[in-house]
Amino acid sequence: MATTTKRDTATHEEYLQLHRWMSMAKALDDRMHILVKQGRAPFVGSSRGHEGIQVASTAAIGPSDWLVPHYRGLANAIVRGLTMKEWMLAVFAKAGDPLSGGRNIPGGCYSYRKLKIAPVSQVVASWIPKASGIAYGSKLAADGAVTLCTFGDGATSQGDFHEGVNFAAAHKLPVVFVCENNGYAISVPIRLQMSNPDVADRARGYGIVGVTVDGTDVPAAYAVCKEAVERARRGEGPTLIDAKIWRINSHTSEDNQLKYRSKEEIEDAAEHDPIERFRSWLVERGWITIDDAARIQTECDQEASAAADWAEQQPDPVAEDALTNLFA
Ligand SMILES: Cc1ncc(C[n+]2csc(CCOP(=O)(O)OP(=O)(O)O)c2C)c(N)n1
Repeated sequence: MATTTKRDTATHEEYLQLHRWMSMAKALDDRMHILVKQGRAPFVGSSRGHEGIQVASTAAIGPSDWLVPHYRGLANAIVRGLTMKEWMLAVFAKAGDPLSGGRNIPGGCYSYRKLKIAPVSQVVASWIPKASGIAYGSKLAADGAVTLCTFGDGATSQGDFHEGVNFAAAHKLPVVFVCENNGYAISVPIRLQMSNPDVADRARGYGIVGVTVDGTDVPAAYAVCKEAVERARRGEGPTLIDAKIWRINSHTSEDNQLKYRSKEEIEDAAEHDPIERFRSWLVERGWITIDDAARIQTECDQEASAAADWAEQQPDPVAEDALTNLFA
């Protein structure tokens, strides 16, 4: 297990692109909270606090690679090319929703063939063996693709995590496992889930590389993910990355974190906002000004609001389609 603080893997332009993607994700997240409060959208599973590791990991793979994200992976999907309008079609469960045709809750499924995002179920961790299966397929086909698989710390307490990682390790599969470790599985804190909170330590048991990284530190997270993708591409097998992050909001809009987290802890989580941290880093380097960052966020907020207004007016699915593509 190694801890890393490596930086400067990307160019100035690439870092600015990562910043824009994070601003887009925040804009959509904030807009969804408003829509839920207004009774216009049903639900939000917030990705606030996760954006740094999500853009870092997804930017590290290429267009022919696969993404197998967890339900909180909005910024992952944005990096792959999901547009704000497409996301809002999913939020309003419209007929044109490219992710599930209006059949799933927002974030319940990011399945998108065009963007090479694999369909996953909301059964926590069930997508980890699937990611290994996709990577096994890539190995057999020798197509050079790497699979990026993301999940939370709670998912690592499931048997599927062990089966998926063990299989990938045994077969030296081209897959990168990223644990977005926010320290909670809904209301269950990590100390009640595992006696060693460093998920990357388990890599040793599988005979693979494990790395712990501060997932709110975008340049460091990007460097680690890039290295892991290159390792997979060279045929050297999987990497297990433990990205430490803070969950800023409640688990979902159905949850109230004040019931199990102190006010002080929630305030502390908000202080670990990866977007703010990355902005400060870009400002220190002179690559962006505080005004630029504010302008970009305002542009993204306006685009998210317009996308929501547009999507709400789009046609609903027709009743006759309700069972199409459903197996049971
Ligand atoms: C097998 C299974 N058990 C329980 C649930 C209910 N559930 C949905 S999300 C979640 C928490 C998962 O936590 P974690 O993996 O840490 O991800 P996070 O939501 O914190 O990002 C649980 C228990 C589920 N969907 N599937």
